Amino acid sequence: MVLDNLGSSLRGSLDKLSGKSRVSEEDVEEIVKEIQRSLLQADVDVSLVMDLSDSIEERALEEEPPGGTTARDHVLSIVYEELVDLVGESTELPLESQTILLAGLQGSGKTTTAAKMAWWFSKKGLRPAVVQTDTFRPGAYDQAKEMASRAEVEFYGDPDNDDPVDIARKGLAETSEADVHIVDTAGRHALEDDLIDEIEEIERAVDPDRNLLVLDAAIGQGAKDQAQQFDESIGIDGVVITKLDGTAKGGGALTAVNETDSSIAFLGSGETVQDVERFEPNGFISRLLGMGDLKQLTERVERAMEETQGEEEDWDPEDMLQGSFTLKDMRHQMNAMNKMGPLDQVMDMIPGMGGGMMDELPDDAMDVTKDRMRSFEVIMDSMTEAELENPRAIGASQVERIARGSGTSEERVRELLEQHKMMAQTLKQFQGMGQGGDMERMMKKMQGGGGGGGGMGGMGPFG
Ligand SMILES: Nc1nc2c(ncn2[C@@H]2O[C@H](COP(=O)(O)OP(=O)(O)OP(=O)(O)O)[C@@H](O)[C@H]2O)c(=O)[nH]1
Ligand SMILES: [Mg+2]
Repeated sequence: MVLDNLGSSLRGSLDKLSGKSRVSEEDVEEIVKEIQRSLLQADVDVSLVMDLSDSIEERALEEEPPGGTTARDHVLSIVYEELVDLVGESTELPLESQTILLAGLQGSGKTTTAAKMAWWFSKKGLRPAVVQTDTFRPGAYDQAKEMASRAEVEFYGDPDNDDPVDIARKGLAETSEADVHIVDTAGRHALEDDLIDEIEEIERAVDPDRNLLVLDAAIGQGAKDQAQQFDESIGIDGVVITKLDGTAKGGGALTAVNETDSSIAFLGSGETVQDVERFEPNGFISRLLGMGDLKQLTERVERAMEETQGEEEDWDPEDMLQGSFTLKDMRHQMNAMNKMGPLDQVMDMIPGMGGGMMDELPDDAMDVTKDRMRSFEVIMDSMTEAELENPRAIGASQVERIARGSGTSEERVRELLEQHKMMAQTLKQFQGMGQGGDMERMMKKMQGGGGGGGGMGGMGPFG
């Protein structure tokens, strides 16, 4: 992940500020060095790094911390703001009919991204179609078709046609009922004239609303030239950075974005169509700094909840929002958690849990979690309707009966009840936070919550 080490090293230096009400020049210097080191290691352009560290240094020393703010929070918020500024806004992407052209070098992830974006748009209620114009790489048609079917979206391609421009034109016509057209193009191993000519012709034929450049996070300083050339030929409106799940550093891509004055539209972090997220500067930086990304997390939770909805007829979200969190709600949440995707990705979004904490867990920790969830399911099946609705009223004799009925232990049943209580408390906290995503308040809340479980301590056993 980009700047992966920044979060932990920075937190280390920031922690030294704890308890101080003023920062000294040495403090700031140390923090700035830490930031420079991480950014340079991540392949971010030197001049960019210098600009950033200058402004952090200047602001940290000159600006008065607002009343009641500790030195640590003050510096943290400056670093946060400057980093958000560095990565820039997210590429504008209205949820409406549009044509998007994908460009990029060979293997950068265009075809995968086309399917991912189509999936993403379909989840937003639009009707996307992928048009595959790659006649260069053998197998491109099959790959794109397969990915589109996994994303459950329309697809057009023609393995017997070797004219990409003709395919593009026909593709748009054949899929005219779709709202969002995503046009995938061929890549070459380097920027060659024929690649540029081809993409220029396709762009004239499809007249896209946006051109997105797909960049592999592993690309280093070369990203800058690439971005500039594509920008000159077709104009780049935004960038998709792929393979952020790998060891790649992403700083080159970040630099390219900055150099061409474009912005980031999507981040790709895996090989399946769901491994995509819209770029959100605030969330992205919060995550980097180990502050968690509540907004992304909420989105995933909502999506998973929606998907789970149809499966449980007796579950009513209204009840949960009214403040009575029952075991049925908990079961629903557990199912939803299962659907949220790879737990380590989810964990990175939880405040206090990101920054490689998962790496420190023993490998079988996740299995224990799954086992535990399964046994919770079995236990709930042995409960009466009244018990599910009002778990607080479950007494010792009932615990005994439920344990026997489910073939588990009383201890397990109590664990489940304990878990339910924690989740109910967490939910209350969340309600207290409001829906607004007010970063400052959220940050305060997280810091108040201490380390370990952070603001979502109740989710502990799930991770
Ligand atoms: N781990 C990981 N792999 C990815 C990601 N995006 C793409 N890939 C993989 O990278 C390889 C190349 O991806 P493609 O989508 O085929 O790239 P492309 O730009 O279409 O390649 P060409 O059509 O040959 O130019 C494939 O094996 C993908 O599965 C990602 O976000 N994470
Ligand atoms: Mg491709």
